[in-house]
Amino acid sequence: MTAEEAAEFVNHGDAVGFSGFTPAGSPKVVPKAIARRAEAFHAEGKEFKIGVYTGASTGDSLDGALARADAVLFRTPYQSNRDLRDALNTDHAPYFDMHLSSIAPHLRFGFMPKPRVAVIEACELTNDGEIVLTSAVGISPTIAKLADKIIIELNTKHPKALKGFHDIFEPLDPPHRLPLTLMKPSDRMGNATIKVDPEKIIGVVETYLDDEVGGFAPTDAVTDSIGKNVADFLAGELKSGRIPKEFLPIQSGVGNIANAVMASLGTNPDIPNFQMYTEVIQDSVIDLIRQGKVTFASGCSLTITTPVLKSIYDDIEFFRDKLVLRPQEMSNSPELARRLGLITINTALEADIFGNVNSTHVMGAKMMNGIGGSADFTRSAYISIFTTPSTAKGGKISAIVPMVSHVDQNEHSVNVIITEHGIADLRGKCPVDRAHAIIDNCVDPSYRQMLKDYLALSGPSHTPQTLRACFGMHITFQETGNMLDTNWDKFK
Ligand code: 0RQ
Repeated sequence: MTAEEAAEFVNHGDAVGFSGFTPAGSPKVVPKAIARRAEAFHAEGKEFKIGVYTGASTGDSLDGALARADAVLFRTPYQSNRDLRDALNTDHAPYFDMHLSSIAPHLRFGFMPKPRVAVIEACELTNDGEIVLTSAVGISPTIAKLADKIIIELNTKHPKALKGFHDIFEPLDPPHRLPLTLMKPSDRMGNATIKVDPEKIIGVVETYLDDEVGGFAPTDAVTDSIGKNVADFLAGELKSGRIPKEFLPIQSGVGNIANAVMASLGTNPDIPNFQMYTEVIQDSVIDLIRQGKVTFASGCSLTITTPVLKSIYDDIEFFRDKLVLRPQEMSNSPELARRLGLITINTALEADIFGNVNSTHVMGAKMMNGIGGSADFTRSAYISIFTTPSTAKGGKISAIVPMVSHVDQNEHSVNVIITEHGIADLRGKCPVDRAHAIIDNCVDPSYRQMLKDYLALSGPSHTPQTLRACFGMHITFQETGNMLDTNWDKFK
C-alpha cells in the first residue's frame, strides 16, 4: 500500500511504536504520511497527535516531520532532532527521558500505554510473518509483539543478506526471568528474525531510501587530545594490571567526541586489539574493524553514514562474523555490562568538581538529547569514563562547575573524568581529593583559580558545597553571557 493508505490506520491519541535506533533502521515514509495526516486534521480544526515510542533518536522523516506538524502527544526515549528539541523545550511535545534498556520491559509491564500500531522497517518479510530488520534492532521485537497492527516499510536499500546479523532475544518477565547467557560479545542467544502473526501485518509500504545518519564534525585539537588522554589512561591501566592483559570490551557513546575517542584508541600502539559491546556502532568502529584493531562489535544499531554503510553492504561477507545487532534490552543490559566487564566511555555536557555528571540538560533546564544508554552502562561498568571538552561556547562556559545543574550520573558511578587537559581518576578518593584531582587535571586553566576559590568558600565539611554559591557560575553566565565574570563575593 502507499504510505498515505498506511497512515490512515493511525488515529488521534494512538501510541505508535517505531523501529530503529538513532536514524538507523527508522521508518522513513509512513511517519511523514502520518505528519501530513495530522496537518490535514489540524487544517480542519480537529485534533491529531500520536504518542511516539522508538529505540532512541530517529531520522528527520520521523521526529522532525511529526514535531513540525505539531503531532506529538508524547515522546520517549532519546531524541536529537532540532525541531523536536525545540518543541519539547517549549512545551509543545511532552517528552520523558528513559534509560534505553528500560523502555521495552516497561512497555511489557504496562507502565506506559501499549503501542496500538507498530511501524517497522524491514529488508525482508515472509508470508508467514518473519521479519528481517535492517540496520538497527531497537525495541522492534517488543512493539511487534505488543501492537495490534503492524505496518512494514520494506526498504530494499538494505540487502536481504543482512539476515543473520541480528540476534533477537526478549527475556521473560520477573519472576520468570532467566540469566542472560552471553559470556563474550560475540555469543548469541536469540533468532535471526522477528516472528509475528501475519494477520497483524496490515500493510507493506515499499521504499528505497538511505538511513538519515548525519556526518561527524572533523576531529580537532581538542577532540584529538581527549582521545589521546583516554587511550593513554587505558594503556596505563593495562600496564599496571588493573585491566587484565586480554583487555576488556569497550562501550562508547554517541556524538562527535565519542567518534574521535574511538579513532584515537585505534591508533594507540599500546592498546591491544579489542572487542566492543556497545549500543551505537559509529563510522570509526568500522574503520577499526577493517584494520583488525576491533575484532568484534556487538551493538544495537549501525549508525553509519551512507557511504560507509554502502561500503559495508558491498563487502557484507567480510563483516558477517564481526558484527551483531541486538535489541537494546540486550545491548544495554546492566547484567551483561557487569558480567562482561565493560570499559564504558560516555560524554558529559558538564561535570562537577565532586564527580557528578550532566549529559542532558543545558543550564539545568533545556533538554539536549537525553540520557540514552549512558547510565545503563556507567552504573555497571568495570571502569566508567566520562569525556568532555573543558569549555563550551568559545570558553564562556566551563564544563566543570561546582555543582551540576542536572544529575544524570552521580559521583558513586563515575570513575574517571577526562578532558583535553588531562585525566582525573576519582576511584578511591574522598570528595575533597576528587575536587583537587578534577581542578588540577581537567579544568581549563582560565577557570582553575575560580574553582579553587569556590572550594575555599565552605568551612571544613565532607563535601565542601556552598549552597548559595554552587550555581554561581551558571547564574553569572545567564546574566553576562560568560562564566569567567563570576565573582564569588556576590554569592557569599
Ligand atoms: O552545541 O553544537 O550548538 O555548539 O553541546 O556538544 O561538543 O558537539 O558534543 O556531539 O559529542 O555530544 C553529551 C550531547 C555530546 C552527547 C552529548 C554544547 C556544545 C554543542 C554538543 P553546538 P559536542 P557531542 C550512548 C550514550 C547523552 C547520551 C549518551 C549525548 C553541543 O554525547 O547526547 O551518552 N550524550 N548516550 O557547544 C552548554 C555546556 C555544554 C554545552 C557542550 N556545559 N553548556 N552547552 N555544549 N557542553 C548513545 C545513545 O544513548 C543513543
